[in-house]
Amino acid sequence: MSDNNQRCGFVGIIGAPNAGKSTLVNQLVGAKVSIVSPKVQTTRVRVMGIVNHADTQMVFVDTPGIFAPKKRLEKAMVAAAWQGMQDAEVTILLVDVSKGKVNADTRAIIDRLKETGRKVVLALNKIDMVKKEKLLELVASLNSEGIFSDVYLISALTGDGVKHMMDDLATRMPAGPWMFGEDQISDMPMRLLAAEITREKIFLQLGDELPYASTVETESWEEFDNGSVKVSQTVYVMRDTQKAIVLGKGGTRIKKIGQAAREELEEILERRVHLSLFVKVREKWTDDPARYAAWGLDFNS
Ligand SMILES: Nc1nc2c(ncn2[C@@H]2O[C@H](COP(=O)(O)OP(=O)(O)OP(=O)(O)O)[C@@H](O)[C@H]2O)c(=O)[nH]1
Ligand SMILES: [Mg+2]
Repeated sequence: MSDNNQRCGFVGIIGAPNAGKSTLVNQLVGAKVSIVSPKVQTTRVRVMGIVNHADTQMVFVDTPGIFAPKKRLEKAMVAAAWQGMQDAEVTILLVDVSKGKVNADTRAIIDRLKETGRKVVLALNKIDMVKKEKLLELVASLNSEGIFSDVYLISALTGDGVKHMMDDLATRMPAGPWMFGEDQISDMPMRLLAAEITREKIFLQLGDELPYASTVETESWEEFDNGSVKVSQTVYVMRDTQKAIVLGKGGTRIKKIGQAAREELEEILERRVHLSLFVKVREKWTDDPARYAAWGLDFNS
């Protein structure tokens, strides 16, 4: 069915690591499409969250946090984040204001945006954690940067201010046919989302460098007549000592990770899931082009 009133466009969401970008995309979509953790650098690839708002389809592009990258994987992540801005009608710079000030990563993003001469939408996030006066001070100082077309005060976590921002953004989308089906909420294939969910549990359950030394891939996906699905995944780590930690004493840790991931997958898929996790040591997975190709990251960023 064609509808001449249709509008459709991309909204890129950029910001420092941990600003709350993925939380915001999930809040906008009203479902979990991108993984979230209290640790920095959780998101590694661009994830699209799709929202249909009356005649307007908005595609929100969650991106990895932007910081000064050193390693190859970090460079590819940051490149993917800036790319998320290139094709978007509107870009939102999301800033965590919970500490009452702008951090160095955000400062560097603002300076880079100034060089591009591009106007962006500023969204101050985590306002549930900061006093009004402090907030107004921050708005005034950021406004003086001269690169923001609009300012919104939001809490991605509670949803405060998010609907209002979305209503405004919808009016800025260009006329054009919808790009995604009416029921589609994300561009991420199920196998990849399933791997991301396991990776989130690793971020939530393991400390220190482990989340950064690991990656997860879905190896097989088998659907059965009784409606259940069997998913096998590999967790790659870089060293034997890391493998031992991920497994835990008598395999207790990997069991807990698998259980949390399975429960969430069952909720999303609305059916029974059998999830098997295997841990493999691959010292140089961050230098293996195949790992990057699986996620659509540019190996040579
Ligand atoms: N209090 C509060 N916490 C928030 C809010 N938005 C996000 N958070 C928390 O901030 C942390 C980081 O959230 P993410 O959504 O993973 O942040 P991100 O910007 O996607 O992070 P990266 O993917 O690592 O760049 C999580 O613990 C969230 O629960 C908010 O509005 N208020
Ligand atoms: Mg994220």
